[in-house]
Amino acid sequence: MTEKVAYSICGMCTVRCPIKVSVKDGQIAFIEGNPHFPSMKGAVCPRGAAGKALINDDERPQTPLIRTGERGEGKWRKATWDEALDYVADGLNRISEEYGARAIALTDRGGPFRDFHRAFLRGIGTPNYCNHDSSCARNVQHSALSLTNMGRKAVEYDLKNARHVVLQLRNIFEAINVQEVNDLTDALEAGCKLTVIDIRANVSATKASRYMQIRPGTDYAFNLAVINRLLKRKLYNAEFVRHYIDNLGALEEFVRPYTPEWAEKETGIPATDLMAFVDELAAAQPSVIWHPGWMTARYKDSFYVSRTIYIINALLGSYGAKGGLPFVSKPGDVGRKGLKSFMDIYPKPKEKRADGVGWKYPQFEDGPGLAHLLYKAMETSDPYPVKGYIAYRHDPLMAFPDPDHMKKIWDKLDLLVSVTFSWSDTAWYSDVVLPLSPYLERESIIATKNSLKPYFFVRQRSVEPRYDSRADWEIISGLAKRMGLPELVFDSVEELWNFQLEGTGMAIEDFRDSGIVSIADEPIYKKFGEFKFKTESGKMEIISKKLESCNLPSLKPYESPMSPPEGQFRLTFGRCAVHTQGHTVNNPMLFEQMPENTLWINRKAAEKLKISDGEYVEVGQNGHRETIKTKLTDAIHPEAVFVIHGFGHKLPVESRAFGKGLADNRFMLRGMDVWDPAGGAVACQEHFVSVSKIG
Ligand SMILES: Nc1nc2c(c(=O)[nH]1)N[C@H]1C(S)=C(S)[C@@H](COP(=O)(O)OP(=O)(O)OC[C@H]3O[C@@H](n4cnc5c(=O)[nH]c(N)nc54)[C@H](O)[C@@H]3O)O[C@H]1N2
Ligand SMILES: Nc1nc2c(c(=O)[nH]1)N[C@H]1C(S)=C(S)[C@@H](COP(=O)(O)OP(=O)(O)OC[C@H]3O[C@@H](n4cnc5c(=O)[nH]c(N)nc54)[C@H](O)[C@@H]3O)O[C@H]1N2
Ligand code: SF4
Ligand SMILES: [Mo]
Repeated sequence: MTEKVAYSICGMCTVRCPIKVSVKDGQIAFIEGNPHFPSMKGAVCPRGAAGKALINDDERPQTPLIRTGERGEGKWRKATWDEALDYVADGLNRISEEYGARAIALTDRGGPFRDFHRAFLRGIGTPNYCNHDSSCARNVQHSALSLTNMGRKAVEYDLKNARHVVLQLRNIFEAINVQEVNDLTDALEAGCKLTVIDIRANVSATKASRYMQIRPGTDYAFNLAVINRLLKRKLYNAEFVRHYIDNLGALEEFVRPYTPEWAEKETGIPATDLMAFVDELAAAQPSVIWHPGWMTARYKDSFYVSRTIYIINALLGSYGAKGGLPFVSKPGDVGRKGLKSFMDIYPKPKEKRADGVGWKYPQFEDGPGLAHLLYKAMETSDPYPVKGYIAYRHDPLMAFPDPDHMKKIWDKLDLLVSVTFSWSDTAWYSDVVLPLSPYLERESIIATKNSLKPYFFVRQRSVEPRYDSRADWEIISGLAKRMGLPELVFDSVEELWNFQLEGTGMAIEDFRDSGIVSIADEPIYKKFGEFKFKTESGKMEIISKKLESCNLPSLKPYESPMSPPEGQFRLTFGRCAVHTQGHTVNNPMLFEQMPENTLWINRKAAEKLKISDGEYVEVGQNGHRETIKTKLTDAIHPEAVFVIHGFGHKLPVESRAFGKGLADNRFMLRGMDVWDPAGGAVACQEHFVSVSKIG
């Protein structure tokens, strides 16, 4: 019997927890949390435990495939890697010759392993890289930038040491990051208070010391009233405010009309509850974390909701504080050299981005762009044609509103390529499918974790690929070889890792025993007075020059969201602990735990429609209808219905997931056109549906 241990990185969701994989006779024996990370407590979440089921599943692309029928018809021919890579490289070269390299675009899932494929895009000369974030956390990122000129990841959530945590539009106990769950659990046991503000009682609410059910889409009203109260009663941290907040006067003036009593009418939350909550919060400062949200591509004012949250954290002095939002350190901050970057091999392309970010829309960060505006450019050829598209670990047909509209846009493409480890609607609609080895079967480039205690980490290959799939670096190297980019051609992963480690004083052997190399001995808390925000004044700037110069308000007056007409509901969505987005529904192990989603609907509202619990009902919008089983509950606001995102698969190659549950994004007609010019993200919860008995 042969036995080995591989320190690796989970790939079942974007959190990428550090794991330890035990392998016996070339098979996965056990997956656990990497013991070098105390906060993992040796655990992985249910999805992390299902990695073995993923690699053993034969219902995933097993060889490169080239389309032979119409797009989406499902007729393929198996190809060798040489054939498939030649096909893609020839297609991209042809597009480049006819329209210029800028006509090639790639979108991905974001995250720490992007340097290599982004370098490929620079190498071929296109500026058109986007990540998926305009369907996820872009509003949070832009709100952080608009106040501090620092991104959302410049601070950490020091949950373990917190004394009061507020979750609003954030469900830590189901939308899981293992270390966060463990840290918050420890804090709760040590007496930390947990407040949950949500439209429904989720699992986090069941652990909360205070749960407030809010009318969907009125969070901004609630938060403005919290600021009003903090300022009026002078409950804020005066020293922090004096030192670190610019233009408090404008804020004070702005929130004056937004009293707790006013907010009650909007949100349904009693003013007395809001005031009691604010008192509790103030008592716990500065060890307070009001989470700014994660999946905030929801409302047209979600950007402003996140802004108010960051402002409240600052008023309570939680920036930099232990148990609050301490600043992360980068390698440079601890006197270490960072990894050598592949992107630095090439200059940044001078072309304007097709999505308009950085020139038409100077208010947005240009690195990851805005994918929905890239699709708009594909549709209109404005500012120029985009004809070649690689969906790289991205399933926009599931992740963006209105997939039928998206398909029409993609029909204008000359080449559509999908790089993926599972089937997805996007892969099924592609011209070429390049099968990526699942995370347990591949290595990834070395990456940096900026944190209180920064480190470098690497994903090591646990087992050999079962099918004819490849690692990211092999796929990109293969394309680079065919497209005249010899700098990105590597014959072995060690060669590629050595490139990254050059000048750092480290060798790949240093990662072997734990998967990481720490570059600080202890967590580093930057102290009050020592740190500065990256704005001109060094303070959090309530009035953003950038926003104002784009004619966008820094302090936007509240607008009440429409209530749905009689018999209709606002369609809302979120996560559950056992699935990741749309790509685990067909995983044999996870499917068994939850084969379909249900429609949460308020009991009284359902009874008015004569709908009972567990009954299959029809959900409709503009003639589109799907059926789903109901879950009647008093624990959801009557204006909303709620589903777990990611269901409603219709691909014959996914026998388990096929036809189970409902796909929320098909009820967001023309939804890519509904987005916020200040925050940048699409607003997926600005849609109503009807619910009725079948027949
Ligand atoms: N198990 C699991 N974990 C995951 C993921 C996964 O797919 N599965 N995905 C990861 C990713 S990519 C992300 S972005 C994060 C997402 O993490 P979160 O954003 O925390 O997760 P969600 O469940 O999408 O949404 C959080 C809550 O918002 C609530 N909500 C909806 N509308 C409103 C409203 O108008 N007001 C208020 N106050 N609340 C509202 C929902 O009821 C839900 O409980 O999770 C990550 N972790
Ligand atoms: N209607 C609606 N739309 C949403 C959401 C919603 O709740 N409702 N959620 C939004 C959010 S928060 C996000 S983050 C996006 C997510 O949507 P996407 O960014 O598309 O991400 P995934 O569905 O996780 O993965 C996309 C594809 O990449 C493949 N894949 C290949 N390799 C990997 C890998 O190493 N890791 C992972 N994770 N996948 C890989 C997966 O099999 C899958 O087919 O969708 C957003 N869109
Ligand atoms: S949260 Fe779960 S699925 Fe996501 S990376 Fe961690 S263990 Fe894997
Ligand atoms: Mo996300």
